[in-house]
Amino acid sequence: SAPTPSRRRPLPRCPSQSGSLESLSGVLVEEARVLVINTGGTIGMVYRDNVLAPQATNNSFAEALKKISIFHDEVYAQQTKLYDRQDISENTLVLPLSKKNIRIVYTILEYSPLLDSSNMTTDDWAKIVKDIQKFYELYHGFVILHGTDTMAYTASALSFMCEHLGKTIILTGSQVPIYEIQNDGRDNLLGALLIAGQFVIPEVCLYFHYKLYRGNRVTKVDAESFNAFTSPNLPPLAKAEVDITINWEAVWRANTTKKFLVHVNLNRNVGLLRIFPGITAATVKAFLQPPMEGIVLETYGTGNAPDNRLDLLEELKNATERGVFIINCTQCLKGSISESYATGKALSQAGVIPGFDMTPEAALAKLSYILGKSELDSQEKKKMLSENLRGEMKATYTGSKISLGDSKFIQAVAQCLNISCKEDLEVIRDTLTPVLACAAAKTGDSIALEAIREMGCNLCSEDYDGRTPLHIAACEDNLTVVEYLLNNGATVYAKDRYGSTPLLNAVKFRNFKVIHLLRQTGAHLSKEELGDIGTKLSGLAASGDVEGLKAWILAGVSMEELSYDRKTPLQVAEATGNIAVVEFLKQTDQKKGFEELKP
Ligand code: ASN
Repeated sequence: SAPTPSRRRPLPRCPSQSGSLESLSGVLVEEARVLVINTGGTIGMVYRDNVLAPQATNNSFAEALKKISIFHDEVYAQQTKLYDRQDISENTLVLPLSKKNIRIVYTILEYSPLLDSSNMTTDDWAKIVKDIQKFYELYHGFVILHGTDTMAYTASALSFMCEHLGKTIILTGSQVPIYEIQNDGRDNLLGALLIAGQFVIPEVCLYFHYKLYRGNRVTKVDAESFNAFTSPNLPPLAKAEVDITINWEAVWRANTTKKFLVHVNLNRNVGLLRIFPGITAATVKAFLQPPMEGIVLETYGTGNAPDNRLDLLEELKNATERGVFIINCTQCLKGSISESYATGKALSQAGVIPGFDMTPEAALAKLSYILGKSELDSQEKKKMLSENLRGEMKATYTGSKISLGDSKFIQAVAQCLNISCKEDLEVIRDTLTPVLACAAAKTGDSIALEAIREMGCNLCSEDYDGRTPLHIAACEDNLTVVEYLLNNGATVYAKDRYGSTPLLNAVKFRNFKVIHLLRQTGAHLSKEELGDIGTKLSGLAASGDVEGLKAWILAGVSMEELSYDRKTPLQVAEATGNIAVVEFLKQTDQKKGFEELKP
């Protein structure tokens, strides 16, 4: 049976993915919440009968971390009364202050039993994504502790199972238990926490040996080295060296106005078949028998299989005609399927779908995910299999990449400044484009935004005040631009230097349609933004401001919030005789509020 979380106090329910606290020195400290899901793996294993196995005692991992100063600052916890806070559950720890002046407060949700990842199945993947969904709004990011043996499979599967993901999910683990004197677990866990707590990278990632990778691009290549994983066809998304540097150009850009959801129904009738010289048609035939519904065919080089073996090709063709999906992936560690040889062409004629530069792990997970979508017909499934859904492959034979050299604007600026080297051009681009994008968002110039995007620029990059184009468009009530940005890389979780999200901006300017679209995309207000919300609501109620209240309700705020003198907005409206507010609040069903008030 699927493991269940063991915890004494339930995890928090109120929205509190981040907040700010006045530290004792009077300096404002930002806190970010991270949920760590411990599924098992070597990182927390101990020796029993001379072999490594997961620990049997509950929560011992959290207890052990509490004693390591880089993983927990007990002084801060005591000073800020961390354990007394309503929304903090047991097994919550806090890191020392980060270089970016952020306190990462993390809660460990430990599964029971803890598993060696070799024992994991698709049920365990479903459990993880369901937990992420359950706690999605409460945390800034998620870290999943996992064994290394099947981590590449889990990372690939989770990347597909998490649809419309807007937050950072990072899998990590280690080759040596964290309790050993020389181990890689501490650095891996610390790096993953720092990235998950401080950046919005809307992907399922894998962090190992100072590098963050896209989860569906990695494969385990070393059973003994600390440098156990590689991502052969995509550079790392980030490196943790003196500083953490994010390669924003490689980061997958959010492209949706839909809310995060998880798909847990995976098809198990899938498999991996590696061809080898002399493989018999009988082996292939046996492997493709029902109930098999989809296989990843691991071929030679750029996707080649013998084209002089008609018996083999016949078996593959029979299977695809029966409706079995076959994806072609290379046995080589690096490179892509291409139709450069007759031996490769024969396979596509047999109905085999090119998997381009996908890893076999990613291809298997993608098959299992798509074939689990029973609402799709086979044409739709085939179409999805050929598309790049989560950055798992570069779906093209020719490979066209926008380069800096293509950007006329940047070139013109560079010429004026007499610059020609790539690094200098990149500096100019990274400095200018966030400001230009914000200016275009202000004037509602979608054409300029598209041109900026085509230069290869990230539309979620921040200006000098931490403001993103989405913040600006949310203030301007420009629904078209908001929608464009959400579909082209903007994140609803961006915070400016004052801690405000685009949603708070839209509430402030009472831009109802924008609020609605942002909420639909999964936006929610942080604890910091909701600071003295009860008092704010009472102020609106006292001044008869129905529109103001409506904006907060649309943004998901409860009308049960109490003011400093412990009154609800309704009580204040009644006491001050604001009939319109009283009627509005009585008529509005808070639970249905979002739908009812839809502009
Ligand atoms: N067997 C372990 C696992 O996958 C290997 C590890 O974590 N390094 O759980």
